[in-house]
Amino acid sequence: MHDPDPSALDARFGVPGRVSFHDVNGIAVVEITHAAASARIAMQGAQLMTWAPTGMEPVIWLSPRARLAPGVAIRGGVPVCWPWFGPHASEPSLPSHGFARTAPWELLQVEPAPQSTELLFRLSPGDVPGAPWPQAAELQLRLAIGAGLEMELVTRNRGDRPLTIGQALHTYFGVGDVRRVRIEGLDGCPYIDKVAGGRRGIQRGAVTIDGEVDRIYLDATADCVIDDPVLARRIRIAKRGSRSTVVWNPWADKAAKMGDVGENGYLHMVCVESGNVADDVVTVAPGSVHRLWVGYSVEG
Ligand code: TA6
Repeated sequence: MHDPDPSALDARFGVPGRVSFHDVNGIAVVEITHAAASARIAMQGAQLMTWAPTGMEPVIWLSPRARLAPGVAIRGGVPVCWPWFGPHASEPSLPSHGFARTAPWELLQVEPAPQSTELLFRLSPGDVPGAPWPQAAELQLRLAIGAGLEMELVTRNRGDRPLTIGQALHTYFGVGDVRRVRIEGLDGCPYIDKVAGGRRGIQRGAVTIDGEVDRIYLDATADCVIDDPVLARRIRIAKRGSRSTVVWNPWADKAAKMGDVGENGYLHMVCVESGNVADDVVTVAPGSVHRLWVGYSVEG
């Protein structure tokens, strides 16, 4: 079912006390409540906006100035970047990070399982008229929301030619003070430094942030951990089907220019994005699928 009014979604998929649907500025938002966690998902872009295990500060951060309006990218949560990452390779007029994140996804299933609530969304060529679809492709996103969070982005090539895509789950994590966090798991990985005009380097030790950071780590397949001494927690980021990890914080000046990060918002978020970008873009053979999976959990 596509994004009709929330009451129709509620009638079809609502689960009293677990899953409900609401209108927020013309965007249908799914509200998930569970003993172990709460979450909100915008139907637009099938974009998880917030996830907070019970008793914790939100692990997935949503800007206090996020704009919810049809066709407007939502600042925070987990934007789905597909079928390209960053600016389009040849058409600067096309939206940054592709068109999936502002498209009207279809909700296929809701499963209120005991330990988590599972949802399945789909995006098909007919859903985004005029978008430069990479031939006959279909996208699905499965989420499992509980004390942990799992997401799987599945690209299906329904065409007769190989399909090359760039993609990422562009996840905004909530932190106590970004100047105090350490991001482990990227030691020794080559990276492209977008702040330094694309200069390439090799990561030495943990990633720390004391200014604008915008790096694409390549051949990065290990778990990452965000060590947050202020909130006294470690967020583990496991992944499969992803060779790139992007680390981004806009810092003060760029955040101020963006206008939807909020007062000092940049101090309370860091993006650690799992995907396949730049040298790591993937080619999906005709008739086959590519699966990008992430698992987020909180330790300590
Ligand atoms: O993932 C980092 C990045 O590519 C940055 O360069 C910055 O553009 C960020 O994504 C946010 O992009 P957006 O289009 O959501 O403003």
